[in-house]
Amino acid sequence: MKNMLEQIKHTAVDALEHCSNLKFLEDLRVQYLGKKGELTQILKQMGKLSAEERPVIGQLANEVRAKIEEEISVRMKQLKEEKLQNQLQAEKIDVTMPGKKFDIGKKHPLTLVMDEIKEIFLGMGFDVVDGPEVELDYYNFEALNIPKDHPARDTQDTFYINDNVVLRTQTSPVQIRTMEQKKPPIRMISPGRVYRSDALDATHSPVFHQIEGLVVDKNVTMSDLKGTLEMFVKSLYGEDSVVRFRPHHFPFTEPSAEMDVMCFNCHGKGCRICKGEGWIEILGAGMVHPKVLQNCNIDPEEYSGFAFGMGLERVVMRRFAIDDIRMFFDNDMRFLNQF
Ligand code: 2NL
Repeated sequence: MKNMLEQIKHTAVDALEHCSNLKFLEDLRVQYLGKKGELTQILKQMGKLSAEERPVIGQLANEVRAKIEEEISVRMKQLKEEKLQNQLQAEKIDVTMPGKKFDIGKKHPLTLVMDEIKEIFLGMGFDVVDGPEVELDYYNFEALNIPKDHPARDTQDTFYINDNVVLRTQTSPVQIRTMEQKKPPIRMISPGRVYRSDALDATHSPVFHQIEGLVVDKNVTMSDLKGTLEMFVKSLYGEDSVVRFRPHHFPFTEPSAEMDVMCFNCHGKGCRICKGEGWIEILGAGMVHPKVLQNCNIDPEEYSGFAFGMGLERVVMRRFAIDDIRMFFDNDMRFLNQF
């Protein structure tokens, strides 16, 4: 048995020296030290030994086991270190290599100006609210005091999904929904896409953007409307801007008005940009019609409000001297990269 133990020690040490990876190392451990391993097999036969031999062989067996265990742990350390070095070598990166260049996106001109307008109204305490583009006929027309036979409902202007559902032609439905859900005071703008069944040309697009605004509270008057909108225009076009209001008609406001800003180019003299007018129309507005308030369960005896609406595309076209509305929707990078 002594010889067998010496033999096991030698072959084990030899095998461990030649072992080249961690998987084999584990195999060897099982082969020599495992429950069914060679050393264990020998120790099982200890019972056959005499009382004198037993402690001697026992001690030797322990020494052999200790030797093999030590060799395994030494080899394991070496192999792990080797593996780490290989991995580090394989994953080496050259941090001095030039990086990949990514094209950086930028805001669409419509977004640029829309953000600016939102910022101005946020600064005046307005909330920015959005809502569905596919709307019920009720919210788009009926609640706004636009009766069934009104020309604005003409199928030539409105995209109908079915008898009761349309693509919104203005963002007012968002304000109706807000008034239904919230008690005054309300101070909000609703920016977003709207749809009209127009033929596409240089100045008309079937999809465009609108910003509507609404203020409802006790004692809101026409002078609040004028002050707010004048302040807005001065923030957008500069402190020296001059505005004027002209009487107008909308079914959802009474009284109604349109607001012009004095032409920034000719200062009122009349030129190509303002088509000889000296003034440029920028929005429609008015005091919310009592019927519209009533439709939203707001008592017109207790509350009053003003509202306004403007198109975004025309403002942006003037700002950047863009002469064709289709440019906004073509996604031509040569155009978009200029902003
Ligand atoms: C225009 C004029 C306007 C409104 C929109 C509005 C909304 C509610 C109640 C009353 Cl919920 N009015 N919106 C009022 C006046 C004018 O838009 O020329 N838009 C392009």
